[in-house]
Amino acid sequence: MLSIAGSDSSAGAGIQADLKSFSYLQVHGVTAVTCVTAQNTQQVRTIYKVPARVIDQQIESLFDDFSIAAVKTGMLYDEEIVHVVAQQLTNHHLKPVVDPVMVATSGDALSDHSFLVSVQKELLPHALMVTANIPEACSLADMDIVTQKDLEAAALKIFSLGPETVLLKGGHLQGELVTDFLYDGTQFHRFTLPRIPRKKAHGSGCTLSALITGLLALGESPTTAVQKAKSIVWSMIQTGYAPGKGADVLNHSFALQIPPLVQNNEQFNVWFQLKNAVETLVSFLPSQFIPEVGMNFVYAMPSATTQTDVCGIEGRITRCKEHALLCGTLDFGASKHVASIVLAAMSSDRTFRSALNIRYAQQTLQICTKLGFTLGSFDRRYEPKNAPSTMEWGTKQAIITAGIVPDIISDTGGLGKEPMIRILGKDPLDVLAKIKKITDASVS
Ligand code: PXL
Repeated sequence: MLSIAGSDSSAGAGIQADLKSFSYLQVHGVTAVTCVTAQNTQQVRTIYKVPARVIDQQIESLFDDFSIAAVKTGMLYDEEIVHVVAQQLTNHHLKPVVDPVMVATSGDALSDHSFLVSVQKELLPHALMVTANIPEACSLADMDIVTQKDLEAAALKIFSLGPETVLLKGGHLQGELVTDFLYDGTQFHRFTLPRIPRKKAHGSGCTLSALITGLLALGESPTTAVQKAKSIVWSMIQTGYAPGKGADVLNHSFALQIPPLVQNNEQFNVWFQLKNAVETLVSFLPSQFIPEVGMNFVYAMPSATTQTDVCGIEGRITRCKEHALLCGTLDFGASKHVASIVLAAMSSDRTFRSALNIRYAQQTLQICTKLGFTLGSFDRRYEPKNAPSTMEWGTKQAIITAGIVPDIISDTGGLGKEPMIRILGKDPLDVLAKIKKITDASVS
């Protein structure tokens, strides 16, 4: 992967963000620095242009040694730099992802008057994709953008300049949801995620285009690359931090929980609520509550009928010394056992949409009784041979014995089957409140 871009001394954006994004994807990144900026999280103080022949030499030396899978361009500042870069890329038959950087998040200019026309004429005709925010799209398309219709019109105008695909980012429009538009010459694809309130995330544009470039190089289609890159950037902004006195930067850690590719906002909310609850759970859960087989925690869509409608942990919560450790990611269809319990519970009462499993102990069941929880149980010995799934049958048995969907469903196991307690609730916070009461009562 090659990034041709400016250096951001505060390391939130520019070439530094690109390298962190390539590392995130576990692809090797190389760089050609076009400008050195002196900036911090509050302002861009100086821009120092790297001489054109030095930019040329950087690119040339990389092409002489590496087989470059994909290229992205960021801050190119002016016509002279655009020209050198366009020449090199045409000579080497490489089509770049172009991030037409013109202005920094802080409002400082990152290009001069000659940049716009040269990028339109020299770079966009050879681009694989151009990734523009609204101010950049206004300049490239030479029009005002106020509505989503304007954004679509701008995408068509920019497409006519020659790139294979146009991604316009709707973040500057109002609304709780942010929609980006990808135009591929035949249709518009829309990508919507909730706006992250109050975060002015420096480097999100660079990171998004670098991730798209990396994902394209890894063989994803433009639509999937954009969809995945957006999910990753969303999590990076959500867990961003303020390293200085000004803007937040993104968290490029590889250990992020990334939203799955969801169909609608409801699905996103199910994932998000579960993710927050899982993170809280592992922060306090003593390891003695974790079963040998590990733990799952699930949350179903209101209309859930199958396991793919239930979000759970692809992996488990396991023990690490005296702590709980989340191993894996959250996704729909990731859980079998605990998802079956919730689906069976929902067939009696649709409001019971969340559950988790904990280690079996008589003492825990006594505490549950003392806390006033309703208890149900089943005995695997009585499971009919033709039962479709033990969990479904067992849950239904427990509901019959309790008379309602109980807070707790236990069973004492069987040959090769660990005994288990499950905690059921309306949503992840409800389940979390119950397990917290149980763990608090166990230590006191
Ligand atoms: O986010 C755009 C950008 C790109 N490149 C460099 C930057 C910035 C924003 O500050 O500094 C070098």
